Amino acid sequence: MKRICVNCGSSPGARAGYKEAARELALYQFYACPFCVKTRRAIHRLNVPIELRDAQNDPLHRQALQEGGGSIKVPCLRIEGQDGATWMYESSDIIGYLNRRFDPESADHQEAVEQAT
Ligand SMILES: N[C@@H](CCC(=O)N[C@@H](CS)C(=O)NCC(=O)O)C(=O)O
Repeated sequence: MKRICVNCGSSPGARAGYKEAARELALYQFYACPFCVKTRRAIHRLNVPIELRDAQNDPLHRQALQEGGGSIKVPCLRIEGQDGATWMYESSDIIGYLNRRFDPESADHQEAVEQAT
């Protein structure tokens, strides 16, 4: 039986669903913020094409962050879901969430794969 991850849609060893899953995500960030740097590094390591939105210089992204998330604090991950968007603050929470979804080596990810079979 083919094992498919409930979170990212990938089968173990494959990255097929990552691109699709990443479309639901956007990272609001500042270029020089150290917490954003840390989060961008994690995204780079996971090699997932998550859109980066400049909440410092782009007034539309800044306004969206204020209105959607509730405050101008970065990094903030916007997660599009079936019932609307969720806004996740705190770099460590964001990185943990991304690892669970996109790092096939992570224990949580493996657990999700098991549950999907
Ligand atoms: N504990 C937070 C710290 C985030 C943080 O302090 N970000 C700064 C930029 S480096 C910020 O958004 N400051 C604006 C504010 O707190 O209102 C994290 O790890 O994400």
